[in-house]
Amino acid sequence: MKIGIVCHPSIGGSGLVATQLGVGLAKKGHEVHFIAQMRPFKLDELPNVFFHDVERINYPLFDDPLVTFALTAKIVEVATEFQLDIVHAHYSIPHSLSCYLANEISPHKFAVITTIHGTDVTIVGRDKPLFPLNRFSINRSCMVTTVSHFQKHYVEKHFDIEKEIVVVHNFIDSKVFTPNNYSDKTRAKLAAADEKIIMHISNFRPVKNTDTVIKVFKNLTEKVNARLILLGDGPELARTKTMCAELGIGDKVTALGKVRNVETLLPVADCIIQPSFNESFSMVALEAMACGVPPVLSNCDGIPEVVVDGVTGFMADPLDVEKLTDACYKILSDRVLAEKMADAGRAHAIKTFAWEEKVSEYEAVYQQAIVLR
Ligand code: GMT
Repeated sequence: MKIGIVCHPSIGGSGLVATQLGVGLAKKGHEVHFIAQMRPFKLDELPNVFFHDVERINYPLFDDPLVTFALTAKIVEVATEFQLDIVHAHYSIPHSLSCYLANEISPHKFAVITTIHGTDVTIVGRDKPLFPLNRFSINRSCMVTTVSHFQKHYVEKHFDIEKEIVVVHNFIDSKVFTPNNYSDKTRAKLAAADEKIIMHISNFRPVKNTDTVIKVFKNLTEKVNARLILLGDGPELARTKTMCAELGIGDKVTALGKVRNVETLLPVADCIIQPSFNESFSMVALEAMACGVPPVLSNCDGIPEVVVDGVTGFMADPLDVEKLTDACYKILSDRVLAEKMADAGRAHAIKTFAWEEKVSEYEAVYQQAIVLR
């Protein structure tokens, strides 16, 4: 098949899932065309993978660079030139509507697939001005998928969607995310030999609940010699660092900012903590499990579909600092439990979220869409 993938070139989340899918499809022999404002950060050069840059429209009359129109025009251009069978929108806003418009405009018709990732319907997509546009374009997609059963039920409840929503869970390449993908040198650079490492990986938006991360870590420092490593960047990071300094734990916290190869750092952690208020899936939890790192998470939304509580990680209410602290402490202080959980997590990631299987599920969705087109 000839497939277009439209995504936000974000470091994690939907951009990462779209990239992994495109790469997986290319490995299976499909021709894949990425259409985005920047090359997705994990998109390496590969045969039969192409990247098409969406150039902004800068004209003095316009206050803004008309990014959504520029994207729509690029989809028309690429679909026509390469005779695409499918254009797959990852994250409905504004991609799904751009795909719909492009298909209306283009002389060459293609099947539009929309994958809903989370905040495109929970936070951004429920905003009053965007809601009707979002609902319209989701409804007009040939097929709609989402990344968890929680998210499917949420969309069905709030969006009045006429068609069936197919759940395809996110997935992982367990050869890339593996416990062995790090060197002792990396660990030595990050923490002292006798320090336990707790990691938090996020885009530091309010939804990630970083205050709770810091409160839990502060409690832990009273019982364990530990270091908190923060990966990623975002609007809450500066405030988070100030909070650490005020609590007197600033010297125990290292913020590394945005990193490209999280798989080379994640395996050094002894546990991760992600107490998000919303999470349709949590790629970070899956990546940690694949790396044999027990995750401690909130029990919200789609997270229980990823983590088996008490077996592959622990879950608690997002504001239950005490329970989250206890969970981390158990992992950091009980070696036998930590090893058992690490093995169970990796086995679960490999068995339930293998990329080969999930890419096949998307291929089946595409086949169905081509018939329906
Ligand atoms: O985590 C984020 O805030 C980024 C966001 C995105 O859309 O890129 O992530 C969403 O999609 C990911 C990939 O499907 C999921 O693993 C995340 O759980 C989801 N985030 C939320 O629902 C908050």
